[in-house]
Amino acid sequence: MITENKTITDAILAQIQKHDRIVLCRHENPDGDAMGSSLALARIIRLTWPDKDVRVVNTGIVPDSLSFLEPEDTCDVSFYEGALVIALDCAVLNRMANKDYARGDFFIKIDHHPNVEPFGDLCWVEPHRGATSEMIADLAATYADVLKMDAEAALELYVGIVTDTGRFQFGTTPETMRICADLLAYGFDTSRMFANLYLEDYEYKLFCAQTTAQIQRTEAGVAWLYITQETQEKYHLTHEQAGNTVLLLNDIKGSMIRIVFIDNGDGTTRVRLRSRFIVINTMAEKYHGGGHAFASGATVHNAAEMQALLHDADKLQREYVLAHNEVK
Ligand SMILES: [Mn+2]
Repeated sequence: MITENKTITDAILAQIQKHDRIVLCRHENPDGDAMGSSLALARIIRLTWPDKDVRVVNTGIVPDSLSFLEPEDTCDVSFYEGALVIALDCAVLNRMANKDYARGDFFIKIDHHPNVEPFGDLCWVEPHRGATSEMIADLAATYADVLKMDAEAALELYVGIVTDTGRFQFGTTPETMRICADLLAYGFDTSRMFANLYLEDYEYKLFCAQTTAQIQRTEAGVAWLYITQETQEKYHLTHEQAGNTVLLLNDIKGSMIRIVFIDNGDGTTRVRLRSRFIVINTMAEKYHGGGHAFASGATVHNAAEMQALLHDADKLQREYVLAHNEVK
């Protein structure tokens, strides 16, 4: 285990052992890591202690690309009495997809985002990790004499790591690869996994082609797109698909910062920010958001705020270009 937090993980394990009812939750609008880490931890606990009642409880819709994973559970509020609640991959409480998280007896945070909002009776946060799923895989390996794993749990953790690292482009350490090697040894079907995660509908491909033609760039080279409500309706875009348009901007030379504005239809605009080399989460925080150094989210409330954000991004990229000879 590369964690320096063995005292905390010992305490987490003790809490899991102690509680008969456990609720696992994650952030809203789930991605592969939020789903993978929570489903896998639930599975590991059930395999290890079949008598414990473990539920993965969240509200909201699971995206199609993740519907091949195990289904989540439900429970009524009485379930929380005396229960342990564990939040996975959720940096801040207002993004929790389970609004009943505070009803339990004991509350634990497990996450790999910068710890801008420590919460819970126990808080295990390691921002150097590529994914929360990597932390759970490491937990299972470290306590292998106690915790049981199987191929399905390994698949769920692998999904979390593959998706959060952008297929091993970001946040991938030697430890990430060692952990993944151990997960692959369980022998799950990676072809089926990749087909579920990354194949796209024909209609969405057409949307991508037309949207690519609308990419704009600021003076310093920041690439950006604005996705209107009409476009989202015309192409029946899911929340996830609309957000993924930021990927269309990924591979443009000289556009280190990429931004997609997505009209929420309620006067606010969701912003997804990506970057190579330039730290952008401080800028995201200025616009009601935050996140990782090179992948953040924000919200703007009017055209002026959108222009201000673009201006700030342009300035950041300009400063970077001036300080570096090689621009990629
Ligand atoms: Mn994550």
